Amino acid sequence: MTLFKSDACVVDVHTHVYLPEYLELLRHRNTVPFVLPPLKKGEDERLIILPGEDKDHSTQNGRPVGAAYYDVREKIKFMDLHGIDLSVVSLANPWLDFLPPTQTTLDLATRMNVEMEEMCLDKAAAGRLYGFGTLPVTSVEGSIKEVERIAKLPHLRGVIMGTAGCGKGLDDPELIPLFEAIARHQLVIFLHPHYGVSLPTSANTEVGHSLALALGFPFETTYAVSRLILSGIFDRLPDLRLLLAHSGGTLPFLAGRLDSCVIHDPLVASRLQHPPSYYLKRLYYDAVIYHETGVKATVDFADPKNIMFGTDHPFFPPLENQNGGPERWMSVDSNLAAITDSGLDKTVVQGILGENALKLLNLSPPASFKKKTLDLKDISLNPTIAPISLR
Ligand code: 5CU
Repeated sequence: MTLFKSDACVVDVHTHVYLPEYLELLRHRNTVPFVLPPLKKGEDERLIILPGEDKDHSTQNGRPVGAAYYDVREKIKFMDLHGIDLSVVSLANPWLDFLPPTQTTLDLATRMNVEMEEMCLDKAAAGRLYGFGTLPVTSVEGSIKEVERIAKLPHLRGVIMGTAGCGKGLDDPELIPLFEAIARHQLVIFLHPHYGVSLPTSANTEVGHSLALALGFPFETTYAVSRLILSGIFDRLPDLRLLLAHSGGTLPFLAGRLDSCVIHDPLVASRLQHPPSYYLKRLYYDAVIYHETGVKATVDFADPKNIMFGTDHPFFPPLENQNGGPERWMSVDSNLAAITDSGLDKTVVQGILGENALKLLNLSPPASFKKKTLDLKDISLNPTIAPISLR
């Protein structure tokens, strides 16, 4: 049982939405990413987004995409259920990465960012939402113009970005002017994986989405951010602020190895003013890692003031048979408990729950904010031993 009295305004920095216009776009496509009609009448539509998901018979029907993915009232309901005061909402993957650099794509990005601002202003949001904008990344020039617009939208605090850049990864020199524009406007890049890495598939075992999400996503972030660091971007732009999804993949754990390998490679080392861990310690990390070992590793490695609570809503919804009833989200409670039960100083915990995000993203607590007790009792705190049936 965990009862945590919190003075903190709880802020969720990792929470997604598929904006209505985006879903409409996916409904009219028949290659990944796309939305399929419901399998049965009365059920939700199905979302197919991950690379190769349509080819594997265990994943080809995707997963249901219901109101939680697009309805602001569902977002607020979810926040109320878990004691979340503010959310910084971002479009879910794969953003606009798959669209060509046409005027249509640029216009779509502009409309979607206005739509995100309007969602934050919606009466139902009650002043509790901020957002990250979306860039038409296949056009660097278009993305720079969009950064200028995003910077003027009062509730947007940065941009969500995948690891592809405009097709050649984040260390592509073509992206430098875009990074410069983002840094100039003091926006934050929320870096999020989508593509995974080319893990060998098993001929014998169906693994569905599980390994792509559990391992492919974090390895992708690990590799992409390492490449970015090796490009020397942070010597050039020390003020560029990156918030890494899923606690930076495996970076807090592998930073020492990365340092050692880079230091022993004179060609690479000579391009950098510092070992990679110097830059990594200055990045920001969400705490979407589901386990206290991961939270403690991130806190140990980076500045504890750089770590922030997130949920990944509306992905990983409650399982019908999970302990704690069908309403609370085990994925959220695992992340909350990993922070509050990690043995960290109360001030560090309060920072991770919300104060760090308020500061980084310049957010104001909502009028409704009051100190509260986060009540996680009766929730299985360790998903690895949660008494759920695995079928
Ligand atoms: O379940 C999934 O596919 C995902 C996803 O695509 N993106 C994400 O952020 N979380 C879960």
